[in-house]
Amino acid sequence: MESLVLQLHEISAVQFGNFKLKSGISSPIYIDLRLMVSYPSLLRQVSQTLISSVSSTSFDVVCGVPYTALPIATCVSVTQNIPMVMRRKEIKEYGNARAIEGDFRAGQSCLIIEDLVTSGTSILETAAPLQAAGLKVSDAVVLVDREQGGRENLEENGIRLHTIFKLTEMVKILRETGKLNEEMQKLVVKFLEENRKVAALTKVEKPVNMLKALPFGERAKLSKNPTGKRLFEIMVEKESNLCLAADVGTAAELLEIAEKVGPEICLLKTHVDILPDFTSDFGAKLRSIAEKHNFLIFEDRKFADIGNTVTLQYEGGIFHILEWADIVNAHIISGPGIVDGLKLKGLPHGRGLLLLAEMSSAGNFAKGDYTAAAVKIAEDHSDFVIGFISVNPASWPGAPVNPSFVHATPGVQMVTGGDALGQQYNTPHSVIYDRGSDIIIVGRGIIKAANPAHAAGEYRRQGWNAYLAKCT
Ligand code: 5BU
Repeated sequence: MESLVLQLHEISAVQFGNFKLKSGISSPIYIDLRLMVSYPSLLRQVSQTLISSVSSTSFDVVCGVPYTALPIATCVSVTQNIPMVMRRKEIKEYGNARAIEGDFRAGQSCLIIEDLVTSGTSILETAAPLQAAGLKVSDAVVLVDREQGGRENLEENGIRLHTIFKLTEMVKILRETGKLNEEMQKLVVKFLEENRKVAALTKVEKPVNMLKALPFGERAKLSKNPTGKRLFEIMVEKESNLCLAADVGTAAELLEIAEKVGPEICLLKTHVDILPDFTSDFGAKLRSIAEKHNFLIFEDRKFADIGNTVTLQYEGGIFHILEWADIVNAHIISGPGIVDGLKLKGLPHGRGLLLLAEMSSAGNFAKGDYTAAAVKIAEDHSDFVIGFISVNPASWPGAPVNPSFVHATPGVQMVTGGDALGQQYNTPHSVIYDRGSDIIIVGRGIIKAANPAHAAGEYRRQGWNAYLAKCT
Protein backbone atom coordinates (compact mmCIF):
# COMPACT_ATOMS: atom_id res chain seq x y z
CA MET A 1 0.00 0.00 0.00
CA GLU A 2 2.73 2.38 1.02
CA SER A 3 4.60 1.70 -2.20
CA LEU A 4 1.49 2.45 -4.27
CA VAL A 5 0.88 5.75 -2.48
CA LEU A 6 4.51 6.75 -2.97
CA GLN A 7 4.38 5.91 -6.67
CA LEU A 8 1.21 7.94 -7.13
CA HIS A 9 2.95 10.84 -5.42
CA GLU A 10 6.06 10.28 -7.52
CA ILE A 11 4.14 10.65 -10.81
CA SER A 12 2.35 13.75 -9.41
CA ALA A 13 -1.06 12.06 -9.34
CA VAL A 14 -1.25 13.45 -5.79
CA GLN A 15 -0.01 17.01 -5.40
CA PHE A 16 0.07 19.54 -2.55
CA GLY A 17 -0.04 23.33 -2.92
CA ASN A 18 -2.84 25.71 -3.74
CA PHE A 19 -5.24 24.51 -6.43
CA LYS A 20 -8.49 25.91 -7.72
CA LEU A 21 -11.03 23.09 -8.06
CA LYS A 22 -13.81 22.82 -10.67
CA SER A 23 -16.30 23.89 -7.98
CA GLY A 24 -14.37 27.17 -7.57
CA ILE A 25 -12.96 26.44 -4.11
CA SER A 26 -9.25 26.47 -3.32
CA SER A 27 -7.77 23.17 -2.21
CA PRO A 28 -4.33 22.31 -0.74
CA ILE A 29 -4.51 18.83 -2.34
CA TYR A 30 -5.07 17.83 -5.95
CA ILE A 31 -5.56 14.32 -7.28
CA ASP A 32 -5.31 13.46 -10.96
CA LEU A 33 -5.34 9.73 -11.51
CA ARG A 34 -5.56 10.11 -15.30
CA LEU A 35 -1.76 10.33 -15.29
CA MET A 36 -1.58 6.59 -14.54
CA VAL A 37 -2.12 5.76 -18.24
CA SER A 38 1.48 6.87 -18.86
CA TYR A 39 2.85 4.36 -16.33
CA PRO A 40 1.90 0.81 -17.41
CA SER A 41 3.54 -0.95 -14.49
CA LEU A 42 1.69 1.28 -11.98
CA LEU A 43 -1.57 0.81 -13.88
CA ARG A 44 -1.09 -2.95 -13.65
CA GLN A 45 -0.38 -2.80 -9.90
CA VAL A 46 -3.41 -0.61 -9.29
CA SER A 47 -5.68 -2.97 -11.23
CA GLN A 48 -4.31 -6.00 -9.38
CA THR A 49 -4.81 -4.32 -6.01
CA LEU A 50 -8.36 -3.32 -6.94
CA ILE A 51 -9.35 -6.76 -8.09
CA SER A 52 -7.74 -8.61 -5.16
CA SER A 53 -9.71 -6.40 -2.76
CA VAL A 54 -12.95 -7.90 -4.10
CA SER A 55 -11.74 -11.50 -4.36
CA SER A 56 -14.57 -12.72 -2.13
CA THR A 57 -17.22 -11.17 -4.42
CA SER A 58 -18.31 -12.95 -7.57
CA PHE A 59 -19.20 -11.12 -10.78
CA ASP A 60 -19.41 -11.87 -14.50
CA VAL A 61 -18.32 -8.58 -16.08
CA VAL A 62 -16.54 -5.36 -15.10
CA CYS A 63 -17.36 -1.79 -16.11
CA GLY A 64 -15.17 1.28 -15.59
CA VAL A 65 -16.78 4.64 -14.84
CA PRO A 66 -15.92 6.85 -17.84
CA TYR A 67 -13.40 8.21 -18.51
CA THR A 68 -10.54 7.89 -15.98
CA ALA A 69 -11.43 4.38 -14.85
CA LEU A 70 -11.78 2.98 -18.39
CA PRO A 71 -8.07 2.07 -18.74
CA ILE A 72 -8.08 0.60 -15.22
CA ALA A 73 -11.11 -1.58 -16.07
CA THR A 74 -9.50 -2.59 -19.37
CA CYS A 75 -6.35 -3.63 -17.53
CA VAL A 76 -8.41 -5.66 -15.02
CA SER A 77 -10.29 -7.30 -17.87
CA VAL A 78 -7.17 -8.22 -19.82
CA THR A 79 -5.02 -9.42 -16.91
CA GLN A 80 -7.80 -11.28 -15.08
CA ASN A 81 -9.58 -12.53 -18.19
CA ILE A 82 -12.91 -11.04 -17.10
CA PRO A 83 -15.15 -9.63 -19.88
CA MET A 84 -15.76 -5.90 -19.82
CA VAL A 85 -18.71 -3.72 -20.79
CA MET A 86 -18.57 0.03 -21.46
CA ARG A 87 -21.07 2.68 -20.51
CA ARG A 88 -21.56 5.48 -23.03
CA LYS A 89 -21.60 8.97 -21.60
CA GLU A 90 -23.63 10.21 -24.53
CA ILE A 91 -26.14 8.14 -26.47
CA LYS A 92 -25.77 8.29 -30.23
CA GLU A 93 -28.84 9.07 -32.31
CA TYR A 94 -27.54 6.93 -35.18
CA GLY A 95 -26.48 3.29 -35.17
CA ASN A 96 -27.74 1.09 -32.36
CA ALA A 97 -28.23 3.93 -29.79
CA ARG A 98 -27.04 1.65 -26.98
CA ALA A 99 -26.16 3.02 -23.56
CA ILE A 100 -24.02 -0.06 -22.78
CA GLU A 101 -21.53 -1.49 -25.26
CA GLY A 102 -20.35 -5.08 -25.14
CA ASP A 103 -21.73 -8.59 -25.05
CA PHE A 104 -23.59 -9.61 -21.91
CA ARG A 105 -26.75 -11.35 -20.75
CA ALA A 106 -29.48 -9.94 -18.53
CA GLY A 107 -29.09 -11.32 -15.01
CA GLN A 108 -25.26 -11.30 -15.09
CA SER A 109 -23.53 -9.40 -12.30
CA CYS A 110 -21.29 -6.42 -12.98
CA LEU A 111 -18.53 -4.93 -10.82
CA ILE A 112 -18.10 -1.17 -11.23
CA ILE A 113 -14.54 0.13 -11.17
CA GLU A 114 -13.79 3.75 -10.29
CA ASP A 115 -10.62 5.76 -9.60
CA LEU A 116 -11.87 8.34 -7.09
CA VAL A 117 -15.17 8.62 -5.25
CA THR A 118 -16.54 11.83 -3.72
CA SER A 119 -20.34 11.75 -3.39
CA GLY A 120 -20.83 8.54 -5.38
CA THR A 121 -22.88 10.27 -8.11
CA SER A 122 -20.65 9.09 -10.97
CA ILE A 123 -20.92 5.48 -9.83
CA LEU A 124 -24.71 5.78 -9.56
CA GLU A 125 -24.87 7.32 -13.04
CA THR A 126 -23.00 4.30 -14.37
CA ALA A 127 -25.02 1.79 -12.33
CA ALA A 128 -28.37 3.10 -13.63
CA PRO A 129 -27.97 2.22 -17.35
CA LEU A 130 -26.24 -1.06 -16.45
CA GLN A 131 -29.25 -2.02 -14.33
CA ALA A 132 -31.64 -0.83 -17.04
CA ALA A 133 -29.86 -3.19 -19.45
CA GLY A 134 -30.55 -6.08 -17.05
CA LEU A 135 -27.19 -6.36 -15.27
CA LYS A 136 -27.05 -6.76 -11.51
CA VAL A 137 -24.88 -4.18 -9.76
CA SER A 138 -24.21 -4.71 -6.08
CA ASP A 139 -20.50 -3.83 -5.72
CA ALA A 140 -18.14 -1.06 -6.76
CA VAL A 141 -14.42 -0.84 -6.14
CA VAL A 142 -12.53 2.43 -5.95
CA LEU A 143 -8.89 3.36 -5.57
CA VAL A 144 -9.34 6.53 -3.49
CA ASP A 145 -12.27 7.50 -1.28
CA ARG A 146 -12.42 11.23 -0.47
CA GLU A 147 -14.77 10.31 2.41
CA GLN A 148 -17.42 12.83 1.44
CA GLY A 149 -20.55 10.72 1.71
CA GLY A 150 -19.95 8.43 -1.30
CA ARG A 151 -19.98 5.21 0.70
CA GLU A 152 -23.24 6.10 2.46
CA ASN A 153 -24.95 7.33 -0.73
CA LEU A 154 -24.05 4.14 -2.55
CA GLU A 155 -25.15 1.96 0.32
CA GLU A 156 -28.55 3.68 0.30
CA ASN A 157 -28.78 2.64 -3.34
CA GLY A 158 -27.85 -0.99 -2.69
CA ILE A 159 -24.20 -0.74 -3.80
CA ARG A 160 -21.37 -1.84 -1.50
CA LEU A 161 -18.22 0.23 -1.88
CA HIS A 162 -14.79 -1.43 -1.62
CA THR A 163 -12.00 1.08 -1.08
CA ILE A 164 -8.23 0.74 -1.41
CA PHE A 165 -7.30 4.06 0.25
CA LYS A 166 -9.12 6.69 2.15
CA LEU A 167 -7.65 10.07 1.25
CA THR A 168 -6.74 10.77 4.89
CA GLU A 169 -4.80 7.48 4.99
CA MET A 170 -2.83 8.49 1.90
CA VAL A 171 -1.99 11.82 3.49
CA LYS A 172 -0.85 10.01 6.65
CA ILE A 173 1.45 7.70 4.67
CA LEU A 174 2.95 10.64 2.78
CA ARG A 175 3.57 12.45 6.05
CA GLU A 176 5.20 9.39 7.64
CA THR A 177 7.48 8.93 4.65
CA GLY A 178 8.55 12.57 4.71
CA LYS A 179 6.84 13.64 1.47
CA LEU A 180 4.71 16.14 3.30
CA ASN A 181 5.60 18.56 6.08
CA GLU A 182 3.56 18.82 9.24
CA GLU A 183 2.12 22.22 8.37
CA MET A 184 0.81 21.05 4.99
CA GLN A 185 -0.55 17.85 6.53
CA LYS A 186 -2.56 19.91 9.03
CA LEU A 187 -3.82 22.16 6.23
CA VAL A 188 -4.95 19.19 4.15
CA VAL A 189 -6.61 17.38 7.05
CA LYS A 190 -8.43 20.59 8.00
CA PHE A 191 -9.54 21.11 4.39
CA LEU A 192 -10.84 17.54 4.09
CA GLU A 193 -12.65 17.85 7.41
CA GLU A 194 -14.31 21.16 6.46
CA ASN A 195 -15.21 19.88 3.04
CA ARG A 196 -16.86 16.86 4.52
CA LYS A 197 -19.05 19.23 6.51
CA VAL A 198 -19.82 21.31 3.41
CA ALA A 199 -20.77 18.20 1.46
CA ALA A 200 -23.08 17.04 4.27
CA LEU A 201 -24.66 20.49 4.60
CA THR A 202 -25.34 21.03 0.91
CA LYS A 203 -26.98 17.63 0.84
CA VAL A 204 -29.46 18.60 3.55
CA GLU A 205 -29.91 22.22 2.61
CA LYS A 206 -31.38 21.68 -0.84
CA PRO A 207 -34.84 23.29 -0.58
CA VAL A 208 -36.71 20.60 -2.52
CA ASN A 209 -35.26 17.87 -0.35
CA MET A 210 -36.20 19.70 2.83
CA LEU A 211 -39.87 19.87 1.88
CA LYS A 212 -41.36 16.49 2.53
CA ALA A 213 -43.52 15.71 -0.48
CA LEU A 214 -47.22 15.08 0.03
CA PRO A 215 -47.88 11.43 -0.88
CA PHE A 216 -49.82 10.73 -4.09
CA GLY A 217 -52.60 9.11 -2.03
CA GLU A 218 -53.23 12.41 -0.23
CA ARG A 219 -53.07 14.36 -3.47
CA ALA A 220 -55.70 12.07 -5.02
CA LYS A 221 -58.14 13.39 -2.39
CA LEU A 222 -57.40 16.98 -3.39
CA SER A 223 -57.98 16.57 -7.12
CA LYS A 224 -61.22 18.09 -8.41
CA ASN A 225 -61.16 16.08 -11.62
CA PRO A 226 -62.05 12.34 -11.74
CA THR A 227 -59.21 11.51 -14.15
CA GLY A 228 -56.67 13.47 -12.08
CA LYS A 229 -57.84 11.63 -8.96
CA ARG A 230 -57.72 8.24 -10.73
CA LEU A 231 -54.20 8.89 -12.01
CA PHE A 232 -52.87 9.49 -8.49
CA GLU A 233 -54.73 6.38 -7.26
CA ILE A 234 -53.26 4.19 -10.00
CA MET A 235 -49.78 5.50 -9.21
CA VAL A 236 -50.23 4.36 -5.60
CA GLU A 237 -51.82 1.01 -6.53
CA LYS A 238 -49.09 0.11 -9.03
CA GLU A 239 -46.21 1.89 -7.28
CA SER A 240 -45.51 3.47 -10.63
CA ASN A 241 -44.90 7.04 -11.73
CA LEU A 242 -43.80 5.91 -15.17
CA CYS A 243 -45.48 7.03 -18.40
CA LEU A 244 -44.47 5.22 -21.58
CA ALA A 245 -44.17 7.46 -24.66
CA ALA A 246 -45.25 4.78 -27.14
CA ASP A 247 -43.70 6.35 -30.24
CA VAL A 248 -43.55 3.17 -32.31
CA GLY A 249 -44.03 2.79 -36.08
CA THR A 250 -47.50 1.24 -36.31
CA ALA A 251 -50.73 0.83 -34.36
CA ALA A 252 -50.08 -2.93 -34.22
CA GLU A 253 -46.70 -2.34 -32.56
CA LEU A 254 -48.25 0.15 -30.18
CA LEU A 255 -50.85 -2.36 -28.98
CA GLU A 256 -48.12 -4.98 -28.64
CA ILE A 257 -45.85 -2.80 -26.50
CA ALA A 258 -48.84 -1.59 -24.42
CA GLU A 259 -49.54 -5.23 -23.57
CA LYS A 260 -45.91 -5.95 -22.66
CA VAL A 261 -45.11 -2.78 -20.71
CA GLY A 262 -48.64 -2.28 -19.29
CA PRO A 263 -47.94 -3.80 -15.84
CA GLU A 264 -45.15 -1.26 -15.20
CA ILE A 265 -46.87 2.01 -16.12
CA CYS A 266 -49.48 4.40 -14.76
CA LEU A 267 -49.90 6.17 -18.09
CA LEU A 268 -49.38 5.44 -21.78
CA LYS A 269 -48.75 8.40 -24.07
CA THR A 270 -49.65 8.25 -27.75
CA HIS A 271 -49.11 10.34 -30.87
CA VAL A 272 -52.00 8.86 -32.80
CA ASP A 273 -51.21 10.86 -35.95
CA ILE A 274 -47.95 8.94 -36.50
CA LEU A 275 -49.69 5.57 -36.93
CA PRO A 276 -50.05 4.60 -40.63
CA ASP A 277 -52.37 1.66 -39.87
CA PHE A 278 -54.79 3.57 -37.61
CA THR A 279 -58.31 2.14 -37.79
CA SER A 280 -61.47 3.23 -36.00
CA ASP A 281 -61.25 0.33 -33.53
CA PHE A 282 -57.76 1.40 -32.32
CA GLY A 283 -59.15 3.34 -29.36
CA ALA A 284 -61.34 0.48 -28.15
CA LYS A 285 -58.46 -2.01 -28.44
CA LEU A 286 -56.07 0.25 -26.52
CA ARG A 287 -58.70 0.94 -23.85
CA SER A 288 -59.21 -2.76 -23.24
CA ILE A 289 -55.45 -3.22 -22.68
CA ALA A 290 -55.47 -0.15 -20.42
CA GLU A 291 -58.30 -1.60 -18.35
CA LYS A 292 -56.59 -4.98 -18.11
CA HIS A 293 -53.31 -3.47 -16.86
CA ASN A 294 -54.80 -0.50 -15.01
CA PHE A 295 -53.21 2.48 -16.75
CA LEU A 296 -54.60 5.67 -18.28
CA ILE A 297 -54.19 6.88 -21.87
CA PHE A 298 -52.69 10.28 -22.69
CA GLU A 299 -52.86 11.50 -26.30
CA ASP A 300 -50.00 14.02 -26.66
CA ARG A 301 -52.00 16.07 -29.19
CA LYS A 302 -50.68 19.46 -28.05
CA PHE A 303 -53.78 21.40 -29.10
CA ALA A 304 -52.88 25.01 -29.84
CA ASP A 305 -55.80 26.65 -31.69
CA ILE A 306 -58.72 28.86 -30.65
CA GLY A 307 -61.43 27.36 -28.43
CA ASN A 308 -63.93 26.64 -31.20
CA THR A 309 -61.43 24.84 -33.45
CA VAL A 310 -60.06 22.61 -30.70
CA THR A 311 -63.57 21.36 -29.83
CA LEU A 312 -63.77 20.04 -33.40
CA GLN A 313 -60.24 18.60 -33.37
CA TYR A 314 -60.79 16.91 -30.00
CA GLU A 315 -64.04 15.19 -30.91
CA GLY A 316 -64.00 14.81 -34.68
CA GLY A 317 -61.69 14.04 -37.57
CA ILE A 318 -60.73 10.43 -38.08
CA PHE A 319 -59.15 9.95 -34.67
CA HIS A 320 -62.07 10.75 -32.31
CA ILE A 321 -59.55 11.41 -29.52
CA LEU A 322 -62.26 12.31 -27.01
CA GLU A 323 -63.65 8.75 -27.22
CA TRP A 324 -60.54 6.93 -26.04
CA ALA A 325 -57.96 9.31 -24.47
CA ASP A 326 -58.35 9.92 -20.74
CA ILE A 327 -55.96 12.85 -20.93
CA VAL A 328 -54.90 15.31 -23.64
CA ASN A 329 -52.62 18.34 -23.48
CA ALA A 330 -52.65 21.88 -24.82
CA HIS A 331 -50.39 24.84 -25.38
CA ILE A 332 -51.62 28.09 -23.84
CA ILE A 333 -50.24 30.23 -26.68
CA SER A 334 -53.81 31.01 -27.83
CA GLY A 335 -54.98 32.06 -24.34
CA PRO A 336 -57.46 30.53 -21.86
CA GLY A 337 -60.18 30.07 -24.52
CA ILE A 338 -58.46 26.83 -25.56
CA VAL A 339 -59.15 25.37 -22.12
CA ASP A 340 -62.80 26.49 -22.28
CA GLY A 341 -63.14 24.79 -25.66
CA LEU A 342 -61.58 21.48 -24.62
CA LYS A 343 -63.44 21.52 -21.30
CA LEU A 344 -66.76 21.88 -23.10
CA LYS A 345 -66.25 18.46 -24.68
CA GLY A 346 -63.96 16.77 -22.15
CA LEU A 347 -65.54 17.50 -18.80
CA PRO A 348 -68.88 15.73 -19.48
CA HIS A 349 -66.79 12.60 -20.23
CA GLY A 350 -64.73 13.05 -17.02
CA ARG A 351 -61.56 13.64 -19.06
CA GLY A 352 -58.54 15.66 -17.87
CA LEU A 353 -56.15 18.18 -19.44
CA LEU A 354 -52.42 18.83 -18.96
CA LEU A 355 -51.11 22.30 -19.83
CA LEU A 356 -47.67 22.68 -21.37
CA ALA A 357 -45.97 24.87 -18.78
CA GLU A 358 -42.46 23.91 -19.93
CA MET A 359 -40.93 21.79 -22.69
CA SER A 360 -37.88 19.55 -22.78
CA SER A 361 -36.42 20.70 -26.10
CA ALA A 362 -33.44 23.05 -26.32
CA GLY A 363 -34.21 26.73 -26.93
CA ASN A 364 -37.98 26.46 -26.34
CA PHE A 365 -39.92 29.54 -25.27
CA ALA A 366 -42.08 28.03 -22.50
CA LYS A 367 -40.45 29.66 -19.48
CA GLY A 368 -40.77 32.55 -17.01
CA ASP A 369 -44.03 34.48 -17.48
CA TYR A 370 -45.32 31.87 -19.92
CA THR A 371 -44.97 29.12 -17.31
CA ALA A 372 -46.57 31.37 -14.68
CA ALA A 373 -49.50 32.03 -17.04
CA ALA A 374 -50.03 28.29 -17.47
CA VAL A 375 -50.26 27.92 -13.67
CA LYS A 376 -52.79 30.77 -13.46
CA ILE A 377 -54.99 29.24 -16.20
CA ALA A 378 -54.79 25.84 -14.49
CA GLU A 379 -55.92 27.33 -11.18
CA ASP A 380 -58.87 29.01 -12.90
CA HIS A 381 -59.90 25.67 -14.43
CA SER A 382 -58.94 23.15 -11.74
CA ASP A 383 -62.08 21.08 -12.44
CA PHE A 384 -60.64 20.11 -15.84
CA VAL A 385 -56.90 20.85 -15.78
CA ILE A 386 -55.18 18.04 -13.88
CA GLY A 387 -51.60 19.31 -14.11
CA PHE A 388 -48.69 20.25 -16.31
CA ILE A 389 -46.02 19.13 -18.68
CA SER A 390 -43.12 20.43 -16.60
CA VAL A 391 -39.37 20.14 -16.72
CA ASN A 392 -38.16 21.76 -13.51
CA PRO A 393 -41.17 22.74 -11.38
CA ALA A 394 -38.92 23.04 -8.29
CA SER A 395 -37.39 26.10 -9.93
CA TRP A 396 -40.69 27.90 -10.61
CA PRO A 397 -40.81 31.19 -8.71
CA GLY A 398 -43.61 32.06 -6.29
CA ALA A 399 -45.66 29.84 -4.01
CA PRO A 400 -45.55 26.09 -4.64
CA VAL A 401 -48.15 24.92 -7.15
CA ASN A 402 -51.29 23.41 -5.61
CA PRO A 403 -50.50 19.72 -4.92
CA SER A 404 -53.75 18.62 -6.59
CA PHE A 405 -51.94 19.25 -9.91
CA VAL A 406 -49.65 16.55 -11.27
CA HIS A 407 -46.34 17.27 -13.04
CA ALA A 408 -45.30 15.01 -15.92
CA THR A 409 -41.84 15.37 -17.45
CA PRO A 410 -40.56 14.19 -20.84
CA GLY A 411 -36.87 14.06 -21.76
CA VAL A 412 -35.92 11.18 -19.43
CA GLN A 413 -33.23 8.56 -19.94
CA MET A 414 -30.86 6.68 -17.67
CA VAL A 415 -28.07 9.02 -18.71
CA THR A 416 -28.13 12.76 -19.24
CA GLY A 417 -27.55 14.10 -22.76
CA GLY A 418 -29.76 14.64 -25.76
CA ASP A 419 -30.55 13.64 -29.32
CA ALA A 420 -29.51 15.25 -32.58
CA LEU A 421 -32.76 17.24 -32.85
CA GLY A 422 -32.81 19.21 -29.62
CA GLN A 423 -34.27 16.74 -27.12
CA GLN A 424 -32.58 17.09 -23.68
CA TYR A 425 -32.47 14.23 -21.19
CA ASN A 426 -32.32 14.08 -17.40
CA THR A 427 -32.25 10.97 -15.22
CA PRO A 428 -35.35 9.63 -13.36
CA HIS A 429 -33.83 10.55 -9.98
CA SER A 430 -32.97 14.08 -11.04
CA VAL A 431 -36.42 14.66 -12.60
CA ILE A 432 -38.40 13.41 -9.59
CA TYR A 433 -36.13 14.21 -6.65
CA ASP A 434 -34.16 17.31 -7.70
CA ARG A 435 -36.57 18.95 -10.13
CA GLY A 436 -39.77 18.25 -8.21
CA SER A 437 -41.75 16.42 -10.90
CA ASP A 438 -44.13 13.47 -10.30
CA ILE A 439 -44.20 11.41 -13.48
CA ILE A 440 -41.34 10.45 -15.80
CA ILE A 441 -42.27 10.19 -19.48
CA VAL A 442 -39.91 7.78 -21.23
CA GLY A 443 -39.91 6.96 -24.94
CA ARG A 444 -36.76 5.74 -26.65
CA GLY A 445 -35.15 4.74 -23.33
CA ILE A 446 -37.72 1.92 -23.22
CA ILE A 447 -38.77 1.38 -26.83
CA LYS A 448 -35.24 1.01 -28.15
CA ALA A 449 -34.10 -1.22 -25.27
CA ALA A 450 -33.35 -4.85 -26.13
CA ASN A 451 -36.08 -5.83 -23.67
CA PRO A 452 -38.62 -2.98 -23.29
CA ALA A 453 -40.55 -4.63 -20.45
CA HIS A 454 -37.37 -5.10 -18.46
CA ALA A 455 -36.20 -1.53 -19.12
CA ALA A 456 -39.64 -0.21 -18.14
CA GLY A 457 -39.34 -2.14 -14.86
CA GLU A 458 -36.05 -0.44 -14.14
CA TYR A 459 -37.38 3.04 -15.00
CA ARG A 460 -40.40 2.36 -12.80
CA ARG A 461 -38.20 1.33 -9.86
CA GLN A 462 -35.92 4.35 -10.21
CA GLY A 463 -38.79 6.80 -10.62
CA TRP A 464 -40.67 5.31 -7.68
CA ASN A 465 -37.61 5.19 -5.39
CA ALA A 466 -36.92 8.86 -6.12
CA TYR A 467 -40.54 9.65 -5.18
CA LEU A 468 -40.26 7.63 -1.95
CA ALA A 469 -37.03 9.45 -1.09
CA LYS A 470 -38.92 12.75 -1.48
CA CYS A 471 -41.62 11.62 0.94
CA THR A 472 -39.27 10.78 3.80
P1 5BU B 1 -38.11 10.25 -25.92
O1 5BU B 1 -37.92 9.14 -26.90
O2 5BU B 1 -38.04 9.74 -24.45
O3 5BU B 1 -37.20 11.42 -26.20
O4 5BU B 1 -39.64 10.74 -26.18
C1 5BU B 1 -40.20 11.84 -25.55
C2 5BU B 1 -41.66 11.95 -25.85
O5 5BU B 1 -42.22 13.04 -25.13
C3 5BU B 1 -42.00 12.20 -27.30
O6 5BU B 1 -43.21 11.54 -27.57
C4 5BU B 1 -42.20 13.69 -27.40
O7 5BU B 1 -43.13 14.04 -28.40
C5 5BU B 1 -42.76 14.01 -26.02
N1 5BU B 1 -42.42 15.36 -25.53
C6 5BU B 1 -41.13 15.78 -25.34
O8 5BU B 1 -40.18 15.06 -25.60
N2 5BU B 1 -40.89 17.04 -24.87
C7 5BU B 1 -41.89 17.89 -24.56
O9 5BU B 1 -41.62 19.01 -24.10
C8 5BU B 1 -43.22 17.42 -24.75
C9 5BU B 1 -43.46 16.16 -25.22
BR1 5BU B 1 -44.63 18.51 -24.32
